[in-house]
Amino acid sequence: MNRTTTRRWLSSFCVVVVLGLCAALVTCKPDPVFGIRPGTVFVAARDSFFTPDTIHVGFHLPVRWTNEGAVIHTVVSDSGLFGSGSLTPAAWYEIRFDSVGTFPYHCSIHSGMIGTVVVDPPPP
Ligand SMILES: [Cu+2]
Repeated sequence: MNRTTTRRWLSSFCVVVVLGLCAALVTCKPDPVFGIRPGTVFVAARDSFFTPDTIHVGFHLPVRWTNEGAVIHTVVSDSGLFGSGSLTPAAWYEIRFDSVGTFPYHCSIHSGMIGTVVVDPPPP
C-alpha cells in the first residue's frame, strides 16, 4: 500500500464508521426529553415579540417556546404560574397546561413582549 492507497482506505473506513453511527442513532429510540408530543403548540420568541402572540392549545397538551431571536428572552406567566428563566438563542421552554383558561405571559426583559395561551376544554 502506498500513501495514497492508505489514505483512501482510511477515508472509506471513516465513511463506514460514520454511516454505522448514523444507523445506530436512527435505530435507537429518541430520547423522550427531546420528543415532541402530538398536539404541541409552538411559539417563537423573536426580537422582541412572540409569534403567534395568542395561541390555543388543547387541555393537557404542551406549548413550546423557542428563542428564535439573537438575544435572551424569557417566558413568564403574568400571574406567576410559570417561568422559563433565561432562554438563550435557540433554547426552548415547554410546559403542559393542566387547567382550562386564559394565561397571559410576558418576557421579563423586554416590556411590551407579551402573549396569551388559551387552553381549550377537552372534547365532551
Ligand atoms: Cu424578550
